[in-house]
Parts: sequence; structure tokens; C-alpha cells
Amino acid sequence: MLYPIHNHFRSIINLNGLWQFDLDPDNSGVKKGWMQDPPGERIIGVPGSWNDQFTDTHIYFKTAWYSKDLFIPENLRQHSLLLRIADANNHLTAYVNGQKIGEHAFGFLPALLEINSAVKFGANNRIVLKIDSLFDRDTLPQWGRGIGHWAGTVMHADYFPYAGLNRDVVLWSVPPVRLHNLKVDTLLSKDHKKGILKIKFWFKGLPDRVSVVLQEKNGRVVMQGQQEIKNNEGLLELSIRNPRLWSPESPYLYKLQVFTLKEGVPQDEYNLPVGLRTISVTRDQVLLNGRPIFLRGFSRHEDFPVIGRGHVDALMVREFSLMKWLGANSFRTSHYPYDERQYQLADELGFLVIDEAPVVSFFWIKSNFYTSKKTFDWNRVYSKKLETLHRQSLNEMMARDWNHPSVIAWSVSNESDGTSRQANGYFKRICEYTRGIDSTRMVVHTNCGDMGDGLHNDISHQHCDMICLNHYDFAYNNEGRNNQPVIEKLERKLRDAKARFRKPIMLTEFGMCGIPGQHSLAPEYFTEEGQLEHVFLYLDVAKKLPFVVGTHLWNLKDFKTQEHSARAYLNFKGAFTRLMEPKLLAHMLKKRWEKSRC
Ligand code: GCB
Repeated sequence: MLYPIHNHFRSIINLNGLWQFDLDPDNSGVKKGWMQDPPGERIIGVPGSWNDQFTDTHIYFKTAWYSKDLFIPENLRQHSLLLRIADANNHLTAYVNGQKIGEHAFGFLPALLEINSAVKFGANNRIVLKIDSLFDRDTLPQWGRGIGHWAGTVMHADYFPYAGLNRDVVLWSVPPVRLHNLKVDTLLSKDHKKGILKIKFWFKGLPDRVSVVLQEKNGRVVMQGQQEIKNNEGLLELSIRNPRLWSPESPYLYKLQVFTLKEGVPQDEYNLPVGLRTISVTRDQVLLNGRPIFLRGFSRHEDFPVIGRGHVDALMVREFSLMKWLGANSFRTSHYPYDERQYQLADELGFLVIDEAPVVSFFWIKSNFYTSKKTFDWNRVYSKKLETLHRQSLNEMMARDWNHPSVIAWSVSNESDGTSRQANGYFKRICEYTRGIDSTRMVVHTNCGDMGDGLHNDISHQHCDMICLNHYDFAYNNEGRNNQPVIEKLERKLRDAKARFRKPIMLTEFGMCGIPGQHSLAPEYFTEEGQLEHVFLYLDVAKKLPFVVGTHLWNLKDFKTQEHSARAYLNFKGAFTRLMEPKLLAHMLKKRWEKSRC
């Protein structure tokens, strides 16, 4: 899906700001005609989760309504008007002037709804968005059993299910004959003297020609091409002599201009930064532009006080600055696709990204629904509806993010139980589906290498290009301060996984809580010293093993999670506090990474 841009042919009306807001705990708004006119009892800021903007909505996970009036001028009548809601968490139903214009089933990925049929031109229009923040067995993420104040209400994952309009809402006016999406794949000749751009186009409104221009940063035209269009689709191949490649050290971006024409007349223009690079995998390594890379960085969350999961550019820039300061070169968008500007900045600054679908802890619901494992029925878990949603989320994530050179892998899920025959079949289908849409990146499933239920017997890894392990033996299994057995066990597990799957391995999560300001002489649980020692033990093991191709610490920052007896309000595994102040770990990590790659 194209990111909104503004030019001769396209214009953006920004709908961020203050909206009217109503809670609808018994979901009776539709009966009361709120699609036309909700009462608007509160005012809320967008983007920003609703949970902490008020004093009574912190754990409100039911239905809420957003509404706003918008004047749409007469001169937009000839355009297609797209309401683009970058993240409505969790289930969106949208109305314009009382008319339903569409739905979107899950958060973290944009809803793009053409609203022309409901619009009054040259007049005020009422935009009403109903958001249901409820989880069940067939939603993404899935329902789980909460504890404490949460009892029975939440999704099954260790993060706070921030609800509402967390990202931009815009009305994008675009020409009726236009580019709908494009996929730019980049290839390199063996000697790197020739770069190839394979561009697939999708259009709306039956244009007859597409023309493209590739420019360097300074505006110098590198090459141009044209192609006839049939049935709203096109394919074009361009080659570049002596291309400048994209890499973390030198994140060079070309500028691609795409012109859509009909009968010789330009109808639309779209511009896209393009980075030329390749990704491939051998038995032991991940190669960027044919050279081995080591992924050093963090699995992260979008999380900040008050705004919750709301996107703010300045906060994002600060997080990237912190990662640069430490010497990180990569991150994972655990456990959902992030705001689109995160990937734009990663392209510009040279970060490598593992992009994760909003799928977390699938099938762990077995421990919620059934007390006895014997009565557990795997077949009940794999509903068609869930699989359809999972595929849809992958499809939408890839169609949104596939033009970012920073994205080097698709993570189809985090910590779903892949130990059963059924799960194995499920992940085989899911990985094949993902590769069918994009075969130019790695497909992975970040999974748990340690805890309960025999997850170390995960067989679904065999369908992935790299083995991604989240590992927390030491943090949860109370081995005390006797480190040796823990180190030996970790090393054994990594070697076993290597022998079994014969693929490169990455530690995608490991860490321990360090409560900021809590110190001890001995490296005890929950102290900054304890956190530091624990993380460094893991790094030492990873450093020893040549087939370990990356380490992502859990987490860059402390973050809010659900109420739980194992969480002292926040998950304190961050190298930085929730407000981005460095802990002991951050300072020591910087020193370590100045000298060593791991
Ligand atoms: C995990 C999960 C992550 C948790 C983390 C922890 O394995 O992927 O969501 O927050 O462990 O801190 O336990």
C-alpha cells in the first residue's frame, strides 16, 4: 500500500488533532444511531491510545466511537477520496454521513477506504469511526486470560493492548487514473557492476502507459524506462551500471519517479526512495550484498507514557539516536508492524529490520482454555477464520513494507507453539504463502527456545530461512547465581538447533529485568547489575558460536505490559528506561560494542 505523498496530482488533508469521543461499553451505539451522530461527550487527541488520556479508561477494552466534521470542497469532486487510517486498534468500522464505508479487522496496518459514494461536496461531512477493542479466539492478537484487574478480558501477550487511533488519519485525494501500488525488487550481477530493478505495478482506472525515471540524490538521471499497461498491471525491468549499493554503513537511496499516463497525458505521479541491495542466506550466514552481516540490536515496542502506542516523530527519532549511540545496526518490530515512518527512518539511517506480523503466542491459548493437556484438541485451535486473518495480515504488511531496503526479513509470528503436527502444517502453509508474495527476503518465525510445554521441540522452524530463538532460561527458571549450567545449557541448545536445522541462528530475544536505580553488590535479580551480568553471559555464548548471526536484546526500553504477578508494573528488561534514560546496561553495552561485534 502506498504511503501518502503530496504533489501536483495528490493532496493530503491531515485529520490528526482533536476528535469527539464516546465510550460504548454495552455496544449499543449502532442501535442508537451513533453512526450518524454520536453524542461526543469527550474530546480526545489523535494519534494516541485512548487508555491513558483519561482517568477512567486505562483498562477499557470495549467499544468506543470517534467523530469529526470535515469540510470537503467542491473542487475535489473529480478525485478519488481515500480515508486512510494507519492503525485502528483493534477492529474498525467506518461511516461517512451515516453510511458504512468499510471495516478493518485488526490493528497495526492501515485501512484504506474510498469514500466518494458517501461524501457531500462543498459541504461539511461527518466522519465516524467505531473501534472495538475486544479479543477472542479468532482475532489478531488472540484472546487470553488476564489476571488482577484484567481478569478474562485481554489478549494473550506480554504487552499492553493499547487501543484506539494510534497513528495518522488522513484524507488522501488521488486521481481516478492512478498508481495503486508497486513492488520494486533489486538484484545485483555477481561482480556488482550491474544493478537490476524489477518493478511490478498495479493501477486503478485503466491507464495505458507507465514511465519511470531513476535519479541520484543530486537529481542526476541514472536511467529511464517506459512500458505499456494492460488490465491495470505492468512489469518493468531497469538496469544500472556501477550502482551505489544500500547498506548500514552507506544507506544510499535513489529516487524513483513513476508517471501514469493515458493517451499521452500524465494522470499521476508517485515518488519512492529506492535502495539497491540483496539479501541471501547460506548454512551459517546471512549475506547482505554478498557479504556476511551480524545483526546487532534490539527487539522493541512502540510504547510511551500517556500516548501509549501513539506515534510521535520526535520520540521515534530519539529511539533511533539511542540505537546509533550504542552502535546497533538492526531491530525487530516485535510484536506487530510499526508506524511507516519507522521504516522510512531505518532506510535513511541504515538499520536492518525484521518486520513482524501482529501474531503473537498463537496456540498458547491451550493453557488458557484447557486445564488438562489430554483434553486439548489442536484441531479446534486452527480455525479457518484465524488462518485467513493471519494470511491477510501478512499480505497487508508486505504490501505496505516491501519497498523498504531496510526490511530484510518477514517474521510470520512471535512465540507460537510449533511443536504439534498441526502447528507444523500450519506454519508450512504460512511460510509458503509469505514466500509466494515476496521471495526476496528471509521468512522467519521468532520462537521460544526454552520455556515449558516442550517448545524447544518446535518443528515449525524447518520452514524458516533463519532460526530465530527467544531465550529466557535464566530470567525465569531460578537457576540462581550459578551461571555455569545456564551457559552450558544455552550453548547446547544453540548447537542442537544448528545440528537439527542446519541454518543460521539468531537470538531474537533474551534479557532480564533491571529496575532503574536498583543496585546491589552481587548481581541479583531485578538489579541493574543482575541485568547487565545476564545479558553479557548471553552475548559471550553467542560470540563463541560462528553460526550465530545476530543478537537482539529484549528490549530497547522498559515498557508497559498487562497486570501480572511477574511484572512490577512495567516490563523492566529495557537497556533504557521507559523515558529513555540509560541504565548501567546501556553504558556497558556501548563500551562492549565499541570493541566487539557481539
Ligand atoms: C518473550 C516475549 C515478549 C516478552 C518477553 C519477556 O518471550 O516474546 O513479548 O515480553 O518474553 O519479557 O518475558
